[in-house]
Amino acid sequence: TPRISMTLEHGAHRIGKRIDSKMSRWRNYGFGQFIHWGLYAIPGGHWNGEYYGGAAEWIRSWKGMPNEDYDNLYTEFDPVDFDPKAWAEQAKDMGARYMIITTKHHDGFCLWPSEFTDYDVTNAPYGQDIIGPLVEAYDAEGIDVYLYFSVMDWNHPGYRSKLETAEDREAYEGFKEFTRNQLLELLERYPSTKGLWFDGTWDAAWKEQAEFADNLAMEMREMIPGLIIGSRFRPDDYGNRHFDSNGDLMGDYEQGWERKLPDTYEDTKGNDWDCVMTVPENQWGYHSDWRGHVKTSYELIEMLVKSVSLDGNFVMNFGPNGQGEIRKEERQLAKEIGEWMHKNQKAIYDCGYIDWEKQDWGYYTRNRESGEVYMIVFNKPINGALRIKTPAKINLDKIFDLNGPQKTYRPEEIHRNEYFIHLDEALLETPKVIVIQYSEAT
Ligand code: FHN
Repeated sequence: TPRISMTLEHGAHRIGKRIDSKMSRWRNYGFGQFIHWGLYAIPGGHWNGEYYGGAAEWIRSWKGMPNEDYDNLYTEFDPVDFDPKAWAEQAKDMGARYMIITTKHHDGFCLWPSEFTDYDVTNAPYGQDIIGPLVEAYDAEGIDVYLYFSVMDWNHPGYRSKLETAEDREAYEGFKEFTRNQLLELLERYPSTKGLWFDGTWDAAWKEQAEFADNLAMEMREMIPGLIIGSRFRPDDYGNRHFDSNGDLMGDYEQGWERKLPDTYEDTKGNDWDCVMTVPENQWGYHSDWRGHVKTSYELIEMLVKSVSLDGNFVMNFGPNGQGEIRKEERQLAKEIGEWMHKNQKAIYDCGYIDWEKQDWGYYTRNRESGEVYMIVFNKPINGALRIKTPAKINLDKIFDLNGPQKTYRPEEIHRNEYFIHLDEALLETPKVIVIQYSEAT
């Protein structure tokens, strides 16, 4: 049936996925690292001896901390232990293929020397650019860098969440110009940037800026051809975000999966997408006292595998402390995930969705080039048999363990296009990868 769609000047400019090589590279990352770092790392979720239970990077919005105290934190920002090379090496060992760094979070403090505000690293005791050395260190490890940028800016005098008066509108024009200047400045300073990860774009004031945001996106893409921008940046003519008024995705991939994952391929609408995930329940910036559930490496690996099995990337967050150190819990997780990735990355990198019926033992992924299929097994059934159900006319040519002694499995046909393979191990100690080579019968 033909689509009935309304004419939008600033809606989606493309239907379906981007198919150029830069976007294929993005699609094939599988695994990324997010870093939330800024002034909020200094109080680390406490002020005047009191505990703040919200997300540490939001502490400024808490009545327990006067704004003025927060706004003066920059006079203490001196992360003497910051070692970009060590961060990049750790990310590499963990298996991350891209990294997203908060250049500016909602508080407005800039981790790069910005010509357009005094509220930046150069006016803090640290006095030096943070972003440049990070980009250099990650580039050197072959990890692509993306810049997180919050449009919402609690420090800029022209920032408004809504535009109610003529005065608001005038002030906001100044804020828009400032936003544009900062973004162009970032791309000019760090030309190896592969994309921008926008945030803080939910305000009513920003939702009125369809034309401005659209033009700015075009301008940025002219500066860095192929620049990747997700669905959180621009609203459409009617203020809709992510998906325009016709339901089409705006931007290069869907950015709606924050601390949650799709369950089925249908949930993803067949789009590219990323999932950004915290280690504790809801902490992005450094909080010295994590309470509640803290994810284990196997939970995070399962989320990574599930993301890739549904054609998405999984991005795990880190929140370094005020001295510039990555906390030991995160270092330990990075190590454990890295050990698994080291052996099993074949089932993650360059892999995506295959339309074989999902089974309870875990997830399938498929290498987009070779077509090889991977079973990533998290749950061993009591009878030890893993069910494989294929579409019609698929021959299972060879099934074998990715690791360990070259064990091959002979599929036992239990129905048409339905098989069991039998596991020997009593218990699975780590998520196990089994390779399936198949061909299509003619
Ligand atoms: O408010 C922020 C939050 O602090 C964090 O940066 C996350 C990361 O996706 N984004 C916002 C909430 O959507």
